[in-house]
Amino acid sequence: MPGAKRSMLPAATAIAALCGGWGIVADPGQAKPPAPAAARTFTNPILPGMHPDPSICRVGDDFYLVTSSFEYFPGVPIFHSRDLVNWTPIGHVLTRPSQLDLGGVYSSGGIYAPTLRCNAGRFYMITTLVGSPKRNGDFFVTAPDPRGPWSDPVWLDRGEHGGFDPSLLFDDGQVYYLRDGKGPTADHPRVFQARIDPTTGALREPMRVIWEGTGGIWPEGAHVYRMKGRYYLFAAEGGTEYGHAEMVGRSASPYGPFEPSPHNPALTHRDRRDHPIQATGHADLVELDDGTTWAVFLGIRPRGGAFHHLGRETFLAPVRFSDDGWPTIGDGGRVELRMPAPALPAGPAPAPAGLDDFDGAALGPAWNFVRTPNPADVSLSARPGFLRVIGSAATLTDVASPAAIVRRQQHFRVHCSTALEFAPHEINEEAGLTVRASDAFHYDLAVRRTVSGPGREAVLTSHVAGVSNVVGRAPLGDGVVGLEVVADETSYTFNVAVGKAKSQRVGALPTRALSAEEISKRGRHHFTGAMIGLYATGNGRPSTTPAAFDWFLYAPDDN
Ligand code: 6LW
Repeated sequence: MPGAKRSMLPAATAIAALCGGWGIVADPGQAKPPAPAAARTFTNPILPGMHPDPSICRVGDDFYLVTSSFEYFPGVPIFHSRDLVNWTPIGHVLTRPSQLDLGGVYSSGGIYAPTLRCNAGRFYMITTLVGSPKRNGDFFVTAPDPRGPWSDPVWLDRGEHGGFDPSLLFDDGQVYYLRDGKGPTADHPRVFQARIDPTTGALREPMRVIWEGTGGIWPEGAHVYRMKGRYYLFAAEGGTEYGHAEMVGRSASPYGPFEPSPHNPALTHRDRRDHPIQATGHADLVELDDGTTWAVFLGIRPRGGAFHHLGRETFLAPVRFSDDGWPTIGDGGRVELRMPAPALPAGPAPAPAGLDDFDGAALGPAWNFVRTPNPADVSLSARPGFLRVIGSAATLTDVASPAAIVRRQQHFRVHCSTALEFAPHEINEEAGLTVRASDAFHYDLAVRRTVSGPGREAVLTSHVAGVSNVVGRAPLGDGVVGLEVVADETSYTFNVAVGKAKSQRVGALPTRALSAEEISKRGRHHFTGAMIGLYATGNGRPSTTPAAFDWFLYAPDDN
């Protein structure tokens, strides 16, 4: 009776049980012998798919990296690397509802721009919660081991300036907290800073302005470092779209004044509009023992024109200092899809994406819920070997926690498929495959009862800007249903098959309608990328029929 037991567990315990796999660690013993350093190159992005606002820290030979996670749960994916190029997911930082309540958070709200730091054997992750009807603002969590568990949040005073994009600098026994706060206009915040107590988060002095940018909109994502005998401030500017850039200032004091670099922007592709990488900015730095410095930062790869649907991704490039100590990223601010690798022994490559047969006790680290989940909706133990999903009243279009699991689309060309056992009794019940950009923008391939009788059909529905259109239907006989989405650079093709029958094409839909450019122009700024996953819903009423997914295959055709 594991299913009955699960539904009686307190919500937090049941979610923690289901999310156990987010703590998994890949076998680090499989490293291939390194190629000669001079010959080695790496491919950008180092973390494809939606991984914006990267932040990095180093402890000895180990690097750790976190990215934003928005309305998805668990929050703040964390990765480990030995070579800065190959990154293995080691879990998430925010895995418990007590750390992250995403109830009521709008799409592209939620967790923004985390900063990861390590000091005296303790890891700190500081971030902002945005768009919650309950509590918003900056908080940090700590852990002795980045694989967790992490502490409950320590909230910081929002003060009169509010703010977002927090960072920490540990220097000379002091902890400096910096963040964006109110500036002269809404799109011109300024960077404020104060020393804090690293246990309670209490400010030790009033926040004061340390950076107003160099004139562009949205100075943000600032970090201060002590390097080469000076304090360097790095901050994004120009907005996170095609005008994005990274600016640098330096000072003799962590409070500034920071003299802007004569080489600014230290990173931008705003004058390279034909380049495959766009919107570079929001960098964080790490220094190696060999004296080199590297930056991780976000960028996008548009397709079919100026449209990107995979989200903002994490890139890597070297930082070069001029003779008079001014840094630039890449080749004078320019970066490429293939670049010379850091002179580090090649680390193990992460396990390639592939088949998830749902045989484990917990979901793997690629999977996410849309907002903090209801634990009764999704179970791996109710029917061992299957992911059992019981549709709740919530749909994928509601600002709610639908019964769904989704993973990042990380490749332009990818086949995703699943085998579904689902015999809906009621006309409101559906289960299937979704490609989700947001509540208002998603494509769903659903199995439902036919309106006219007891049979089943597959229905492909496009939800764009909140408007739903059925774009294809296919009748289904009895048996296990295979559902498939085949993505290429500009379209998603949806297919269905029953048992051993030949698959039928139900329809195709454009990637462009799920791009940040298209979504942002119709409302709030869209910060996330396409997610592909499995769901069930009772469309306004709880379902009584469970959907059982036997496996999910993510099979990329490209990098
Ligand atoms: C983040 C801001 C940004 O807070 O996008 O690229 C916001 N920059 O710095 C959300 O990712």
